[in-house]
Amino acid sequence: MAELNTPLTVGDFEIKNRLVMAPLTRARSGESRVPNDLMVEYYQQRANAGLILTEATVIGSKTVGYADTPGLWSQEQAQAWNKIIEAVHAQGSKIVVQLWHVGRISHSELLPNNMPPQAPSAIRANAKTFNSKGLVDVSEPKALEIDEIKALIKNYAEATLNAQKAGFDMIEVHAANGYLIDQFLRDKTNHRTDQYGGVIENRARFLLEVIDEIIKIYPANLIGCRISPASTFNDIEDSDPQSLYSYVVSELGKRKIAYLHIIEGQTGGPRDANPKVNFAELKKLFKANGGLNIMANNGYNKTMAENAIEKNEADLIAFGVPFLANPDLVKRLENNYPLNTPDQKSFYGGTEKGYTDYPLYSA
Ligand code: 8OZ
Repeated sequence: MAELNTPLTVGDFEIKNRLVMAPLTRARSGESRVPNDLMVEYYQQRANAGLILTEATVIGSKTVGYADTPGLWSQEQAQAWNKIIEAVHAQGSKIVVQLWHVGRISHSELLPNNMPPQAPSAIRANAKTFNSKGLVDVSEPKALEIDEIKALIKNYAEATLNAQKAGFDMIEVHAANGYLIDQFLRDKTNHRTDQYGGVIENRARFLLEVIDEIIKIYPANLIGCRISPASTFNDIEDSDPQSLYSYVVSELGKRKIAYLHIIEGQTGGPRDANPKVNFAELKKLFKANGGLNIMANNGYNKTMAENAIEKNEADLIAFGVPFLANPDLVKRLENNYPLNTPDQKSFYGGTEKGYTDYPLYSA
C-alpha cells in the first residue's frame, strides 16, 4: 500500500494519496440540476480518496442527455457545488469537476424546446438514455454549424469560470465514452467535410480548441482530460484508434496538462476490449511530449494499482464502482478488509438508498 499512500504534487498543492474517485453518474440532482445536501454527504463520505472527480457535469441546458444529472452553467449551481467542495476540502481531499456535453446521446424531451441533440454529424446512435419515462432510445441529432461549435467552446469557458467561482481545484474535460468530444474524434460519428472533420488533425480540433480556451482560465497543470480509446460504449468506434489517439495524447502532452485520464479497455467492461489499442504507447507519448501525470482507470484492484504505480505505468489510479459501494475504500484497501457489494439498481437516480447508506467497515 506504500505505493498508493505516497502524496503527489499537482500545481501548487498536494494530493494525499494516489487513489482517485472516478467520475460516477448518479443522477440525484433532480430537475433543477442543482447539487443538493444529499450529494454533499455522498462526496464528503468519499473524501478519503486523494482526489475526487465529480460525476459528469453538464455545461449548458443544450448539452444535457440524462434526467437528474447536475450542471454548472448557473450561479445557483456554482454556489451549490461550493458546499460540496468545502466538505471535501475539510477532509483534506481535492476535487475536480468533469465538464460534459453529451452530444447525440440525448433525447429531445430533455432539451430546450424539444430541440434535437447536437452532434458533429446527423447520425443517430444505437444507444439509450434515461429521461423522465425511464430508459429510452436516443433522438436523431442535428449536425452543428461552425458558429454553434464556436459557441460551445465559449460554453466550456463559461462553465470553467463558474468552476473557478465555485472553488474547484481542477478541471477535467470529458472526451470519453461516446459523448460530444469523442463523437468529433472518431470517424464512425464524425462525417464532416469542414475543418472539424476528415483527417485526424481536424477531428481533434474541437477537443484541442476547448482545452486551449480553458487554459486561459485554469493553468494547464490543473487541467485533466479523460479519453477511452478502446471503448465502444454509446455506439462509437474508430477505424484507426492508435493513430488517432497518438495524435490526441501528443497534443495534450504539448500543452503540459496535469493528467491524462485513460480508460483501459471497454468502459465498465473488459480491459482487453480492443487489441488494436496499445495503452502503454499512448501513456509514453503523453509524457514524452510534456504531459505531467497518467491517471489509469478500469477494473483495478489493490495489487494491480500498486504494480502500476511501482512500474511507473500510472501516477494515479481511479476507482469507480469500488468507491461507489465503499465510502471508506482507502482504509479497506490498506487493511485488506472485504468490500461491500454494489447495488446496480440504485446506481442511477433515486434517494439515499444505495447512495449514502453503504456501511463503513466494522469487524
Ligand atoms: C453511465 C450512465 C450515464 C452516463 C460516462 C457520464 O460513461 C457517463 C455515464 C455513465 O462517462
